[in-house]
Amino acid sequence: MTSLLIIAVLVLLGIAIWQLTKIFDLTQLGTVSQTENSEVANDRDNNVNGYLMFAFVGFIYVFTIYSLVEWGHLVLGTPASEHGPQYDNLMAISLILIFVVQTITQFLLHYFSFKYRGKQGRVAYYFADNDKLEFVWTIIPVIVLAGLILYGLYAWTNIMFIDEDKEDALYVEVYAKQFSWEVRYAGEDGMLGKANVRYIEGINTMGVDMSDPNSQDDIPARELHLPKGKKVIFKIRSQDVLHSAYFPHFRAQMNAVPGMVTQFGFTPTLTTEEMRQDPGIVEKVANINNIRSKKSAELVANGESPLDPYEFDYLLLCNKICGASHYNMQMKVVVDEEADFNKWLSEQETLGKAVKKEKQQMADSVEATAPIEETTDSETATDSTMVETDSTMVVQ
Ligand SMILES: [Cu+2]
Repeated sequence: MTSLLIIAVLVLLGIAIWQLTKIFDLTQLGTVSQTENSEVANDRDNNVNGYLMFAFVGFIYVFTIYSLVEWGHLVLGTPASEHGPQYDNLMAISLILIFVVQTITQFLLHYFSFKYRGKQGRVAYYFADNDKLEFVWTIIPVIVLAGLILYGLYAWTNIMFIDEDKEDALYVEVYAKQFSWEVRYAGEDGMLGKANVRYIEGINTMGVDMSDPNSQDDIPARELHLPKGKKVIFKIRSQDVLHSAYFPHFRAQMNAVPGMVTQFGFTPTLTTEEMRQDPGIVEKVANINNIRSKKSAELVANGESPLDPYEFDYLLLCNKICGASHYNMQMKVVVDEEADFNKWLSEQETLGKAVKKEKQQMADSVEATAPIEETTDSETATDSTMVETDSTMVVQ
């Protein structure tokens, strides 16, 4: 890495010196005769640059068409949330507008550069101003951009607005940490218990405040299950650094910021099973499995075990580069019919029970290994001071 940097610095230094000598040559203009000076463009140079301008706009067009054909199928496909189509619509309108405007303006820019390229004896036409023309090229972008921004704002408030009093929603906490996700369901009371990183202890890995009555029925999980057709409100927290909770298929993303709770709400509209039937997904899965089977044949030939076939699953990904294993920070998301979801949730253990169980187990093991003699007074004293300075306790 260091040697790479040194090489880069040396190359840049070389370029700088070369440019400086060119500037020095330019300052010598007039002291040598014009014909000898290669720094002044002649008609041949102007022609070359004029045609290169044309070639460049051709390159832009060809590359744009190639990108659309080659990578166009890599877009996200069918949205799986209620607000998804609206989001996709905004994206499509913006892209089409940009595409049309850039195609026309780039052509004009390069065509005029070519047409009016330098020529010996040609003098530039002096053109002061034209109010009408300036008005037209100002007002058209203003109207188009204002329309786009207003529509964007409308879509944004529609997607982001959550009326917590009216909504019959499912509350789920999404907890980010290097490099995994954890989730917690609000339980029967529909309220998430308070939490703070200082309460993290043993099985309570999300730092839930167990003295809060709302915490007892909260349900932690290692897999995110969601009911189809019901609004889910995510309360997002981070334990360490900035992460971002990204649900590409649901068109949702929100930063996970240490020290604060952010939120995002959406309603899933397609179960995992339904999404697996989607033609776009079927094609993608077939393509991945095709690659995998080729790779497996290679592995088997080398005496290794083959790869498992891939099956589509929704994912929660981290979309902020948060450290070395960021690329692998993901969680499986399962969307079920509401009845199946409720059944799954009822089978999960509440945090209250899990913590109680852990305490019981610890007490049992302490009893089993405890020495028969009673502890001396001095030992008890040190124990109590240790509890007082325990950094996992929160001072009220
Ligand atoms: Cu992350």
